[in-house]
Amino acid sequence: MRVILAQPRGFCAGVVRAIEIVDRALQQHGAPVYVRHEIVHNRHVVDNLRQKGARFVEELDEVPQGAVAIFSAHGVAQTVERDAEARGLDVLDATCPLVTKVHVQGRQYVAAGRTLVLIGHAGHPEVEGTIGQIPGKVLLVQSEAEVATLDLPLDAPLAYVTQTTLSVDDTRGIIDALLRRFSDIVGPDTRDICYATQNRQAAVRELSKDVEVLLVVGATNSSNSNRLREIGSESGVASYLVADGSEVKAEWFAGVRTVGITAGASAPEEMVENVIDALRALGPVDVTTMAGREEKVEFKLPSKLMQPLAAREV
Ligand code: 0CG
Ligand code: SF4
Repeated sequence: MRVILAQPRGFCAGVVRAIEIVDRALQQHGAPVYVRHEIVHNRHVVDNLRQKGARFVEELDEVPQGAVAIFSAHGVAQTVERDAEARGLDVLDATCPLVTKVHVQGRQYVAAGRTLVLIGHAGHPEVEGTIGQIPGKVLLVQSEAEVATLDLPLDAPLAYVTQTTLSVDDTRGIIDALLRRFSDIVGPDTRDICYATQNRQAAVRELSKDVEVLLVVGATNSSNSNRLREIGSESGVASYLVADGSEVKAEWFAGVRTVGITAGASAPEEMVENVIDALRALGPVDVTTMAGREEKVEFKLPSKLMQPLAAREV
């Protein structure tokens, strides 16, 4: 079987930074440190940090007064920030800078007198965070069809922002529907969809031309990973989302000669290796990587974590 790995795939700069924040917090403060929500949507990442002493909670009332609390890469509402302050927590914010950028942009549109529409998926933590970072009412739109149901004057001053991990194509459709329906609406086009999401989607679309089966390594609650699987399916390739090699099923590969593998922005490369090992158990495999864009994006750590460890120990 030929295996072609997508390029780029796997960890993005926001995920690398978020994991590094938890690691450094543990080194600097010792265990336990508390993380609100999964730091990124991946059980292997979470389990690894839990073993090092991180404790994962869904809400801050599970965090003892004065403890170190880390916000996940997906961002939080302002009520959560205020709650952390009221509880005297030592906060480290692992919100991806590209999510924060959307928060800032949304507030600017509202300050300019526009009603904000957020394109995204209800219930996703990033969407809850973004809605909660913007004063006043934010209208959530999840599909092109929902644009027709927005109860607003057609000439109302509006603006839109988007979740960072959406399908570029679906988002384009929703934006076009907004522009057709409303006469005074502004927004960033699809540029709020982050570079990592865009690059992984473009790569998987290319890869889908050359493979019969696509495996996306990632978690079921990972928005960007789900979008990669959808692109494979839409391209006519049998596409499966797998957390690791244990979820790979032999029956998917009957008569199949070429398999593509990609990984969501929160999926560790070890899990890609683990999936390749599962394929090896079925028969010989020849692994290559497609030609693709090289990513050089890096984000700075919060300044509180920038001191060298030795200096802090003095
Ligand atoms: O893709 P989403 O927003 O669900 O997040 P995930 O943790 O999977 O990936 C990157 C981040 C944050
Ligand atoms: Fe940031 Fe994009 Fe990674 Fe999310 S997927 S953490 S927005 S770089």
